[in-house]
Amino acid sequence: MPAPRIVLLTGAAGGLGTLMRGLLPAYGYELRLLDITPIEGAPDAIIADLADKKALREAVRGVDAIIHLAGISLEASFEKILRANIEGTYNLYEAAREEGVERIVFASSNHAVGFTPRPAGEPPFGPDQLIPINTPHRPDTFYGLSKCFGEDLAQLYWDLHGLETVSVRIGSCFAEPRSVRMLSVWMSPGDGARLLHAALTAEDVGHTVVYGSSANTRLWWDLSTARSLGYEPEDDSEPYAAKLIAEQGELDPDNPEHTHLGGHFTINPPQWPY
Ligand code: NAI
Ligand code: 15L
Repeated sequence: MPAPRIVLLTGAAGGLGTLMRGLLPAYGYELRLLDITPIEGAPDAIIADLADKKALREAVRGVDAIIHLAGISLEASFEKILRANIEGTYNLYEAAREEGVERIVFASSNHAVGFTPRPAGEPPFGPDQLIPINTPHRPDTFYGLSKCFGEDLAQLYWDLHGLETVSVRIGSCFAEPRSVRMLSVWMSPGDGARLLHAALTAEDVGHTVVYGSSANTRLWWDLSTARSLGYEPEDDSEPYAAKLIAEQGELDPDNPEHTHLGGHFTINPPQWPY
């Protein structure tokens, strides 16, 4: 596949979309933006719902690749998740197939495997303690379940139609880690852009699933499939550790919110506000 130039960024109005709108053009991409919400300062953005198949078909026409971030990013009723994340992702893949788009980078989530126990004991964790990429799906929410669906849909579209995907099980991509748990799964915005660029440009990815984080000292998972794409993380959450631990305390092995990869999503997931 030739290196992509024109890239459709869905979910461009969101937190991650806003960060990537700022960082990805430096890699040479011309971004076409899509969201259900208008984007300040981007009058050319396509304002469309993932339910609108005609709009999606027009949005993907002529792009070299898609970064699919749009959807509900927290827990919600099954009906809402079904429409935005499950049917919406299907609609986007169908539009991409119909228009001959060759590659999608799919924003999966750690919550597809959120009920996986985190490594026990003191960090740093050795290679045999890290959560492998082929760990079984263990969604912690309907939200996580929709990410399992997205990963399986991506596999189907590769096997059946030859449409390539990199599914990125993102940890927590914010300017700074906000909790002690995030020290283990944080992806700095700079590393997020590096990983998306690797996912867009690596050769012959078929359907590859990777974890998305920085090279954190307290890492819980195996970054080797991400590195196999050419991703070289440059950041580590450790400089934030002392302050966060002083404020929040160490992770407690007797607290069920602290024992699984998905953290508080496994007990009391934050709800989508709309
Ligand atoms: P966000 O909630 O800030 O952004 C999602 C965007 O999708 C919003 O701008 C929203 O308007 C748009 N959207 C929602 N439903 C839509 C629909 N039916 N049609 C079109 N657009 C729609 O979420 P954030 O944090 O930017 O995350 C982006 C993606 O990455 C999401 O898919 C999320 O599940 C995934 N992710 C993000 C993580 C993070 O740390 N930020 C961690 C793991 C996964
Ligand atoms: C996610 O999947 C959410 O979209 C994001 O808002 C964060 O909460 C992140 O996971 C996390 O696990 O920290």
